[in-house]
Amino acid sequence: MRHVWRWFGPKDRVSIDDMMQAGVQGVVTALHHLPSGAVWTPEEIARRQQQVAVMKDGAPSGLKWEVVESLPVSEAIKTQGDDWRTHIGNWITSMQNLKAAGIEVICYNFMPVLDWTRTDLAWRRPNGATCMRFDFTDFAAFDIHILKRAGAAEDFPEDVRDEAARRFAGMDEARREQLAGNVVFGLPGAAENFSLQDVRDLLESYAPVTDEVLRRNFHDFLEQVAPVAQEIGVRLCCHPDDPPFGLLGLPRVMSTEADYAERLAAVDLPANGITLCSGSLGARPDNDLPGMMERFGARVHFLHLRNVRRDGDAIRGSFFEDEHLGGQTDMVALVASVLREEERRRKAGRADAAIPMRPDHGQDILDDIGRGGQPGYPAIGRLKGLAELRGVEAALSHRGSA
Ligand code: DNO
Repeated sequence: MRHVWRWFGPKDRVSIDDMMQAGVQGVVTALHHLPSGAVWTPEEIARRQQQVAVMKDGAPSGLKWEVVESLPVSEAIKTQGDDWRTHIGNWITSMQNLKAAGIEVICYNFMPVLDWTRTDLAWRRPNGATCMRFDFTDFAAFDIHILKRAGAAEDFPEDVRDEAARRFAGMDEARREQLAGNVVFGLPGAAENFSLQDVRDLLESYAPVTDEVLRRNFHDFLEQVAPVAQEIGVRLCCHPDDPPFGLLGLPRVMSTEADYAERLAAVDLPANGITLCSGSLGARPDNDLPGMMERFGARVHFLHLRNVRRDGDAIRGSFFEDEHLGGQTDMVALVASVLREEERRRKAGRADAAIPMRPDHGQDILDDIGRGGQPGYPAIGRLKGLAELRGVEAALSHRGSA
């Protein structure tokens, strides 16, 4: 695996120096300051590359921008609203500009309205660490009582609805605001920061977009971008829905193994690949991560390794972000499956035999607490995750091992 790490640019409190000391080999970043739909110009790309290349004292870092996460797919593309054709044209131009700058792996997602969603950004663990959590009942309280979405109540089982009403009644104003903020005001990496009213307006624009329409729009997008990617040597990788089940009555088309299979078959080119995110997919009990790696391996262009622990076995339910080796995904089996794929690639002479992997998210531990880093992206928590994953990799690939 190629050990890469996400960086949010100069405002990120976790620096390039921190990354180097953590043992990172390459950088994952994006031009977060540009609005979705806009062209990423050669100048803007070069500026970010220069920022990645230096340490605080100006010494060369030796690190390069290796993976883009994410090149945002605008709402216009997803709904085929005004400007969608221009936005796809811009997306292709950005992809060409990235390739010209030497960047070949581009992650994106096709989640309507909200990028990833959590209800708690600093949920306390018994040892004093904090982590992110998605609480289904709190989410219901938000949807029904804060956003007040029409039809929201019918979207939840009765027991969840009742408990959500009780919880909402017991929340003070500060917690209500915090919950709304956590859900809609944009987690790191999200293309936009929304207000509650923006969300209501966007939900309205999705009224005619069923799962089937979103799938069709997704395929229209792939049919235009993937052949160009193939021709110029760029590997596209779609990130799964996070969480991988329906929210806010919106369509969801990248949550399961069947979804992945359909999207890959829609444009059957190596460039049309996937991001295998064990954390997002692992929030559903019916996603078999090591098996998915085995079956889709050849088209996995990017790995996000992290672990979650679910409260129960419902498809739509609560979970928290556990330690990298601590959640319910069998991480050792998953890494073993990755190493088998890399070996197949090496034998086939593929240039992309080492798959970029980022230790995704991490718990806030030690000096992370109070550092004010990006939620989910602490320095020490991720360093620990990376170190554990490297340990698993080293043990599994040791020549003397079983
Ligand atoms: C959630 C996060 C997201 C993700 C983007 C990819 O799991 O990692 O920011 O990176 O949705 O497009």
